[in-house]
Amino acid sequence: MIRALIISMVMALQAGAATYFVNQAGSGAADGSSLGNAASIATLNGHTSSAGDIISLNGTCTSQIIPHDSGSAGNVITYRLESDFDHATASGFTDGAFKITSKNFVRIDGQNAGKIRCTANGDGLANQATVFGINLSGCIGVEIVNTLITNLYVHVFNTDNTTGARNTQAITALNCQLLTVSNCFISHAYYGNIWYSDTTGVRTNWMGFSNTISHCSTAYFISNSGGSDTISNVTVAGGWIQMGVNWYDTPNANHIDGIHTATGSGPVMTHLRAIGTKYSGDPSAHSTSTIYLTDNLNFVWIENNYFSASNNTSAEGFVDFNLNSTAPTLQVNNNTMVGIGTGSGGGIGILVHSTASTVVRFKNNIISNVRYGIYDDTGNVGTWDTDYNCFAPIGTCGIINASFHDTLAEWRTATGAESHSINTDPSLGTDGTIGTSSTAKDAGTTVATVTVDRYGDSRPQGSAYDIGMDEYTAAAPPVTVDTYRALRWRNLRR
Ligand SMILES: [Ca+2]
Ligand SMILES: [Ca+2]
Repeated sequence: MIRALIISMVMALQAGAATYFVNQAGSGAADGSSLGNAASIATLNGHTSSAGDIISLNGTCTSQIIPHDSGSAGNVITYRLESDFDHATASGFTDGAFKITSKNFVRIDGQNAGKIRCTANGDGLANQATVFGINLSGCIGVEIVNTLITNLYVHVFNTDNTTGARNTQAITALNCQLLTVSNCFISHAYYGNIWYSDTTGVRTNWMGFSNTISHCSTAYFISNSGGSDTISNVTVAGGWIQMGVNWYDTPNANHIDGIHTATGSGPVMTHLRAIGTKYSGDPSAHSTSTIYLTDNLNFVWIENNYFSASNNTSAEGFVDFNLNSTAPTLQVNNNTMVGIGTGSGGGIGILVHSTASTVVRFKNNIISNVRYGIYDDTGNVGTWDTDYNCFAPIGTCGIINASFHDTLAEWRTATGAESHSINTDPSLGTDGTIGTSSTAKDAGTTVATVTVDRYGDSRPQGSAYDIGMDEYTAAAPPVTVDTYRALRWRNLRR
């Protein structure tokens, strides 16, 4: 009886929805009613879908897919990439394997098996052709989930310069809102994600959750350049960004970042959250930063991240604020930053370059094994609301406009802050977590926006917040770092 009731409820919910089967090799006359009667891509591109419909994509595909219709809020049209779906072409499409223009509430679900790739785009100048994986323009409510996008361009260090590779982009989203990219694997493209705006309009809720991104020059490039445009509510949470090896074989000023935001001098980006992500890898010395946030920003939270350099560290810090705006609210809380040494070349924890007086709020951060802890290179930090940080081991605790303050005591005098910060080694594990005897345990302060740690453990445990991205619990962390991407946003939300 109950089972029948549930079935009838499900059927009611799906009333009107249809599954449309598609295969590259489908007959032009097929109606898509079954896999054996699958429609071709060309037929699909002219097919009218309704909200709630599922497009089942099967087999190897070499044609561009152009969604024809919009779904509705809560009733999306789903493009379901079945386990054998492989969008594989030699050099890809200059405007996207999926090209979605002014369509709303469309979902692409790779089901952790379906993929989009180029087969000929190996290393070499000839393979720097413009190619997009998924190309969105003017869309609302598009979700891209569980999808593998790879090999748009495979760069190998020091065999070719990569000026032309900039237009190899896994996910491009122009003038969109309510964009979600989650649980995707993205590799081998200049940009993993490039989300941007070039005209004035509503740009809000751009979200990347639990994505694994590697071998890209920049994992997320987020920008606006149109008129008085404002982008609001940008979130990158969870997942793992492995910094790409130097894409510029002649070192220059081009960016190689994990997250890079840019607004130009007019537009503003506000409410930006970078939370709970692991950043690792070898940025080959002239990565600009692991997180590089530039121009007109306000309300920024960088929390619960684990930054771990390997052979080299970011040239301008794990976190770099490069600001034109006046007195933005910047918060960097409960991060763990581990560099490659306290001597020359050991890297910078947090760098602030501001053209106007600004306020910084840095609490509960571990800045370990780096050359410089905090670097205010213009001297424009007007208020140091910084405390409960751990600087150890450290080369120089902080710098203000070329004045070096090597020890924590000197740094306290220079800033008038950091009275509860510590300089004893937190004894981090190889995964950046802390043990029961760590000096970081119970040495932090309550931060209202940080209610869990990177693993979802609630804060505080014991007598107080721990410093760093891990709140110690007697039990092992619920997941290992490498499987962290499986954690969903619900575990990270504040
Ligand atoms: Ca604690
Ligand atoms: Ca924990």
